[in-house]
Amino acid sequence: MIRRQKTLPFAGLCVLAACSSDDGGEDIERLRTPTEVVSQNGELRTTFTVSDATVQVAGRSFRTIAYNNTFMPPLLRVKPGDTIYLNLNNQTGEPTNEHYHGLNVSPRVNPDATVSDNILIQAEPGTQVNYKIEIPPWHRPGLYWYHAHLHGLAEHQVMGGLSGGLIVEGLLDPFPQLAGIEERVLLLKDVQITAQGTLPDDIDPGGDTHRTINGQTLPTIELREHELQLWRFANIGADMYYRLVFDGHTFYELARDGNPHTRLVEMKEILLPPGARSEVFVRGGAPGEYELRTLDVDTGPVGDDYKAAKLASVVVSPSSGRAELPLPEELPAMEDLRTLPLARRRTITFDENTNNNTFFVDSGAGPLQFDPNRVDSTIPVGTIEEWTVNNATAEFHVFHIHQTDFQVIEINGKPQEFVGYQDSINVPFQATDSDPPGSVKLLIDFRNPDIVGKFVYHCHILEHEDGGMMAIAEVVNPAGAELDDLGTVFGRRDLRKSPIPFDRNLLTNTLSAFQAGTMCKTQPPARNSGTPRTKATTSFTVERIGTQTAPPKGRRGN
Ligand SMILES: [Cu+2]
Repeated sequence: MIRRQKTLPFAGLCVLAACSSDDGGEDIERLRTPTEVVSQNGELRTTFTVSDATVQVAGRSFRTIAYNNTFMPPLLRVKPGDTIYLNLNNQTGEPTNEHYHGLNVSPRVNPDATVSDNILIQAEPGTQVNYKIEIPPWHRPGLYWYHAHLHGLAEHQVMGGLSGGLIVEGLLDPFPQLAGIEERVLLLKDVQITAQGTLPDDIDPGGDTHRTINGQTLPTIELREHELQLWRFANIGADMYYRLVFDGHTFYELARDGNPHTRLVEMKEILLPPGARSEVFVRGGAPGEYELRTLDVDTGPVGDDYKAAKLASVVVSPSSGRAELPLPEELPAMEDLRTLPLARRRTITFDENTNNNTFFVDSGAGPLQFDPNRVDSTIPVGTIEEWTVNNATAEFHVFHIHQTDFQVIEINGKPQEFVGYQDSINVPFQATDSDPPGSVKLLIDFRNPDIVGKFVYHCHILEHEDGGMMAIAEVVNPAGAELDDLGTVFGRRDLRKSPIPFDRNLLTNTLSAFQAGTMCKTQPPARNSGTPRTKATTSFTVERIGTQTAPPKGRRGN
C-alpha cells in the first residue's frame, strides 16, 4: 500500500531558487517522504529485487546496485506484533543479504526455512532469501532501518544504495494531544560518485561525497511559526558521521535508536554516528528561511574529517493562528537496568592496524578479525551484562549490537544519566599512546528469549566492519544445553511452536549454509607494518539456504 504524501501549501519557494548546491543539485524541491509499504492485518509483504540500476542522485546518473531500481527504497511501516515477509531477490552478480537494524527479533533461521534477522545467511547471485521477521507485541516504537550486511561488501552495498527506513508505529501514542502533528522522516544517505558515474572501487570514507535526505539533494522543509513537528533522523549511510544543527532552533529528542526516552532531551546539535537514529520535536521560530546543517566532524588523528555542509532549507511561514501545542512534560517510564542483578562483566576492545587498514575486536581472546565460525562471546539468555567497550585506536568507532539494546552508564569514566536505551554508541578515541583507551560502559539486555542464537556486534563504520571489526555473540538457553548445533540454530522454542513438521533435510541444508565459509583469516594486528590502505581480502562461500550444497559438517567446539 502506498501512503499519501502530505504537503503544506506554501507560496514563495521560487524565491529560494538562488540556493545553489555544491553537490550539483539544481532543482529546489520540497522534502518528500519515501514511498511507503505499510503492514495490513498484521503482515507486511513485499519483494525487494536487487539489481544493477542507473539511478539519479544529486542530478547525476549513478550506476549502482539498488533495491527495485531506486536509490531510496520504500519506508516500511509496521506495528508491534506484526510480521514482515520480505522476499530478497538477488539479480546482481554479487551476494547480498538484509539486516533489520535495531529490531529485537530472532537471529535464527525459522523452522519453515524462512530467515529471521540473520546476517550469516546470504542470497547468492540469481537466488532469493525469504525473510520472515516476527516483531514481538511489546516491541518499542520508533525509527529503525534495514540494509545489506554482508561482511566484506557492506560498505560498498550500503553506500551504493542498499539501505532504507523502517518504522515501528506508536511513538506518539502516549501523547494523544499531539495526534496529527506533522511527521517528517529524514533518512540521511551519503554517496561518493566517480567521474565515470560509479562508486569508487576503494572508498575513502573521508572522500568527496553527495549528501542526500530521502535521496534528495538540498530539499526544502516547511514549518509554521510555533508549529510542533516530529522529525525522525536516521543515518543510513556507510561511514559518515553527522552533527546536526537547525539554525535558530532547538531539538527536543524523545527517542534514540528506536527507544523512547524517559524525558525529553534538549539539544542544540545531534551527533549521529553511522547507523544511529534520533527522533526529535522541533518548533517553528520566527518566519524566515533557515538551514538544517551538519557541522564539521573530525573522527580523530587517524580518522576522517567530515566537512560541514548544508543539508536542507527550512522555510518557516507565519503562524496559522492555532493554539500552540505544548511539548509533552511526562514521557512513559523505562526500566533502569542498573536496578537489575548483573550476571557478568566483559571488556571488549576495538583495535586496528592503520598501515594496512585491518580492524580487530578483542573479546577476551586477543585482537581478532571477524570469523563467522568462531563464537566470541557466549551469553546465557535472561541476563543483563555490563560491557566495557574500549577504543585503543586514534579514531572513533561505533559500537553496535544486533537483536537488543543497551543502556550507556559511563563514557570515559563519566557516569551517564539514564534517559533510555540505544543500539549504537560512539566510542571516543584514545587521545595519545600514554592515555587510557577511549571507553564506554554499557548494560546490555539479553533477557528477550526470542534472541537465542548467533548474531554480531561490530563497529558500524562499515569500512571497519568489512575490515574485520565484528564478532559473534551467541545467546544460549541453559535449559536447552542438550541441544546440538541444529537446536542452537533454530532454538528450542521455535521447534516446539512450529506449525509445520520437522524437516531434517531442510535443517541440514540450512545448517551447512550456516557453517560454511571462511570469510576472514584471523590475524593479530601488526602495528607499523604492511602497506598502507589495503582492503582486507575476503571470499564468500556461504551458501544460500534451500539448495543442496556441501555435506553437513560436524559439531563445532567453541
Ligand atoms: Cu570503527
